[in-house]
Amino acid sequence: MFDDCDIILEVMDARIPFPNKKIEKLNKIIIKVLNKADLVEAEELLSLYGDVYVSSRTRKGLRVLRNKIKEVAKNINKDKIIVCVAGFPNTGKSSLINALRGRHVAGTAPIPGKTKGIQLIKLSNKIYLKDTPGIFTLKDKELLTLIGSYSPEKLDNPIRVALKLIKLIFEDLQERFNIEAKDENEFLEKLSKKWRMPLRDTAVRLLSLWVNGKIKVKYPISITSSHH
Ligand SMILES: Nc1nc2c(ncn2[C@@H]2O[C@H](COP(=O)(O)OP(=O)(O)OP(=O)(O)O)[C@@H](O)[C@H]2O)c(=O)[nH]1
Ligand SMILES: [Mg+2]
Repeated sequence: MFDDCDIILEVMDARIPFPNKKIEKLNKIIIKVLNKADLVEAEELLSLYGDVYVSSRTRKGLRVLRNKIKEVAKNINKDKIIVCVAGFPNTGKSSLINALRGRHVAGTAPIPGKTKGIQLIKLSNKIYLKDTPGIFTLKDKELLTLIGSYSPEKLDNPIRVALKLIKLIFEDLQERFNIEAKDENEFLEKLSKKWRMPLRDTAVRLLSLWVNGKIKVKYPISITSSHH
């Protein structure tokens, strides 16, 4: 799937930038793109985590990204340059292609795993974009959920994962739901009272809001596998 890629756009969720080791091992020229920057307040901090930050939704940063692609492509001596858009599921790869292309050419969905096949889309005379399915490299579904790339309904223990998320974005969540709590356990309990739902359903709903991009953060979250 990646053999013919000259450049890879590694797409990450700007709220929680998590690089994909498998992509980085391909030994290709990589441009790290933090998408969904509209969900991060302190967007200037995003330059610490990637080469370009963009929002496929508000179209912010697209010109910078286009120029970056052209600049990198200039040094590649080929008539046809293939730029592959890759990354964990649901990071907005297809949305980014549509935004770059300026119209809806790639299928998108709020559900991780939307893109199954491969599409080649013309960006300029020389440059082609290739959409790829989200590649799963993580066996760890809990971590995958935290980075927004797994459907929470499928988790065995959504409560445990919700507690981890609450711990990671405690301030943001307290503000967002107008709940004050001493810790993540108390927060989830109070949220479950507020929503009048059992704890497990509350956990799934909260995680779904996160995965579906309905929760913003002030600062991008640094996370490593060991964090977990
Ligand atoms: N807020 C926000 N949401 C976005 C942005 N880009 C994509 N999304 C949303 O993220 C979800 C996933 O977008 P897709 O483009 O389907 O993501 P993908 O990486 O192609 O997903 P798979 O093909 O499933 O791997 C959709 O609900 C999009 O509307 C963005 O810049 N900002
Ligand atoms: Mg897709």
